[in-house]
Amino acid sequence: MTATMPTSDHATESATERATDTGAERLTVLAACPHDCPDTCAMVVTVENGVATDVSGNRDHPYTRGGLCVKVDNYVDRVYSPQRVTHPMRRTGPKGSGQFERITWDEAITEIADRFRDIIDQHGPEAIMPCSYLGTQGILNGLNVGDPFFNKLGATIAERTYCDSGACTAYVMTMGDTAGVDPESFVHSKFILIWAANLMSTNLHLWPYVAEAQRRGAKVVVVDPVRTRTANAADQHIAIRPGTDGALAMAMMHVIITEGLTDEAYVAEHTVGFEDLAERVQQHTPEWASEETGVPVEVIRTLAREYATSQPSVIRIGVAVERHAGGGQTVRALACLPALVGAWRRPGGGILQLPLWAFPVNWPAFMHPELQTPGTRVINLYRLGEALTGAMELETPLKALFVYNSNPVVVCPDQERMVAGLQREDLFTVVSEQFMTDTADLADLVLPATTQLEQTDIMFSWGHLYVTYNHPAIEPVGEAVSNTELFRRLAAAMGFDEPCFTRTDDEMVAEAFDWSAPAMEGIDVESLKAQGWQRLNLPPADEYAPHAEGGFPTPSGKVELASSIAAGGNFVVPLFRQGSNDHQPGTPVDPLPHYVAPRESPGSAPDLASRFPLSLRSPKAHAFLNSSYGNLERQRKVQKEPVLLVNPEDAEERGIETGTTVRVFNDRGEFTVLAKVDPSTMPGVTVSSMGHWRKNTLALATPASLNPTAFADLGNAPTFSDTLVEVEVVRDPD
Ligand SMILES: Nc1nc2c(c(=O)[nH]1)N[C@H]1C(S)=C(S)[C@@H](COP(=O)(O)OP(=O)(O)OC[C@H]3O[C@@H](n4cnc5c(=O)[nH]c(N)nc54)[C@H](O)[C@@H]3O)O[C@H]1N2
Ligand SMILES: Nc1nc2c(c(=O)[nH]1)N[C@H]1C(S)=C(S)[C@@H](COP(=O)(O)OP(=O)(O)OC[C@H]3O[C@@H](n4cnc5c(=O)[nH]c(N)nc54)[C@H](O)[C@@H]3O)O[C@H]1N2
Ligand code: SF4
Ligand SMILES: [Mo]
Repeated sequence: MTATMPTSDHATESATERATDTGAERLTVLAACPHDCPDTCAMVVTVENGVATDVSGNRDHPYTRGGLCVKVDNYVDRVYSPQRVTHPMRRTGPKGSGQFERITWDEAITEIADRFRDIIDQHGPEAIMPCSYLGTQGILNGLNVGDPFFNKLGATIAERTYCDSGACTAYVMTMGDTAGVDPESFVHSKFILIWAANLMSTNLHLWPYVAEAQRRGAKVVVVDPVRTRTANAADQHIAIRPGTDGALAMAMMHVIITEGLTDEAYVAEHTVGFEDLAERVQQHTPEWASEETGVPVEVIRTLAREYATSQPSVIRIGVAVERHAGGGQTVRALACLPALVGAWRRPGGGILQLPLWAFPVNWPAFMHPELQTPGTRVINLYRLGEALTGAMELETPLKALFVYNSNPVVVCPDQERMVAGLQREDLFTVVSEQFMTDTADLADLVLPATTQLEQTDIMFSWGHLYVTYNHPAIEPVGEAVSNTELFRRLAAAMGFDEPCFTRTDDEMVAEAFDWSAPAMEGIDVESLKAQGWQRLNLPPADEYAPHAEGGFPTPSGKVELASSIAAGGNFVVPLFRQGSNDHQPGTPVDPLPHYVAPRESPGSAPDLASRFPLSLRSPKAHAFLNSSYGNLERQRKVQKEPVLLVNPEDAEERGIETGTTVRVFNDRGEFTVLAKVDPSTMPGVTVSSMGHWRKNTLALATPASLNPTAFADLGNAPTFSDTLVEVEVVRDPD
């Protein structure tokens, strides 16, 4: 017998409960993709006799419409992979030897509590540090699941500015929050400017809306040093020198302002600082920007004119924009543009990166910043390698690291130091994982983690406006436990008794949102459980123009072209540092957007470029989700082995052909890959996707070994886009 999908007629029943009541052997369970991806697909899991037999997209979901991507459409194979970690393990051989013994959960938890107590006695709690990010994105098991525990412990605060932190600081300075356009309203856009985002791989479900707009006559333009599959599908590709996006954005403002293409009424009513901005951009002529960016003057002028006059126009920013020395100011400049041209007036106009703050998530209930000891040390995870190896001077050395929801060996820069640090025999490292990642290989204790089919969660989205509920579909595989349960067990062992440490998953769900917020009207836990997803209570996409009448949550209530809070200094949004607002760096910031050249480019650092003349990009892999899936057969087959794209000119100069084994290096490190000669990347620009596991590479190193640990100008964002390298032949093709 098949349990049908519950509909809103059964609004008080959950899918799992209802199905269980019938005693059915074949159940259909409503779920949500857990990944750190803007699409947050609604899923349907088929369970037969307690075994998940299929995971599909939920066709009823208006935005994701039943399609899962190549990463997740065989999720069952991830869940039941023979590579799963299924029980706790303790290291028995030297670090990294792969020798582990099976232990019980009680032994594991007791050992962690004992070691933590010893370390606290000898060195103080700051000798312990968590390392986590977004292995799962659920409100329960995701970003903040360990924050109350580590805050209460007094551990070093992990600053996790992996993604969008620089952009968020820029948005807060300019628009008050991340603002956002309903992606479904893109169909109404007349000009879609995709800036450093490879949507066809990284935000697949937005594309039908872009394509529909295109059918209705919109022009789609992609700004990217690489002719990506997204650029191929656009009407125009503008190839830009890496890290120079700010110059192009400033020049667009120059053209729009000097040619009188602003929406004067919108600027007058809903912005502050226009006169100052107009004066600032005087110097940013298209001629100047062309020298900087490599984009022809006429292309810059036309881009600015078409963007301004094709209303509503929308800009979709990707993460690469924030990832160079001036990334924050680049996002500030881009965030000024829609206000200048009045794009916010209509549905489908504005700027979109992550409409996350439309969701009234009850963050404090998950971060518990009040449990922090004021003045606790903060270390940014991008500098973990330095912190672990002594390259960063620390009063209290790090003696324990607790990793969950992350794979720092592959996702952090400075890979050689990271690995050296994790190899320290005196460092007590615990890794909670689904798989034996490069990081788990170096652990003292490995703890088995559940997948999404084995846990309860509730999801916001950073790519659409629907809340999604995830019912557990099956019992945990082996002895896997969810992150929420892991931290309940750890808190009990440490004797923490605040109510937040004993909450059940259902109690957490009840606290996930501010249910009384206007956006949640008509949405409650029962209705979510029954339908699986619900749209926030906002106007329909065809009518949704959130800033048509201004209403920006800045101090002035307007778009602050000249930011009133910039004088207070650079800051990191608390979400990215366990809720902490303490220890903000406070470097004063110029209130007007401006151009900061990349640290590492032939133009700005000629000496460095004489040794390392090529720029390295490490964008997302099509078939992996960050480093997740980098071990699974199907996805590895689709992604193929790691390669380095090299422009034909650069290849010829170096005697490189497709299939040549090359060494890519700079002063920080090196990695070895097969070259692919490819005109889709600009001369001077090389590309090697992130996400491949270190142990699957030719010489135990990924692009992360070459990336700098230096921050961008705002929000302590990383500078992956700001990396110079040289490439040399190791071996000719076979
Ligand atoms: N398939 C897949 N999807 C994913 C992910 C994944 O790993 N795989 N990860 C998810 C996550 S966490 C995120 S944050 C998003 C990110 O999604 P995107 O923002 O699309 O991120 P990237 O693929 O890193 O970069 C996008 C593009 O920026 C270009 N680029 C690099 N440097 C520059 C530059 O200096 N200027 C300009 N203009 N362009 C530049 C790259 O060539 C690339 O095509 O994707 C999410 N979705
Ligand atoms: N060179 C370079 N580096 C980058 C980027 C880049 O573009 N270039 N992008 C950056 C960006 S945008 C991001 S978002 C970060 C991503 O960095 P991470 O969030 O660390 O991403 P993943 O590599 O997917 O690692 C997540 C790990 O969590 C595990 N996991 C999944 N679910 C659970 C769970 O429920 N419990 C536990 N305990 N573990 C779980 C997965 O198996 C996986 O190994 O990487 C950053 N690093
Ligand atoms: S990774 Fe993204 S596109 Fe793929 S199924 Fe999950 S939410 Fe959907
Ligand atoms: Mo990300």
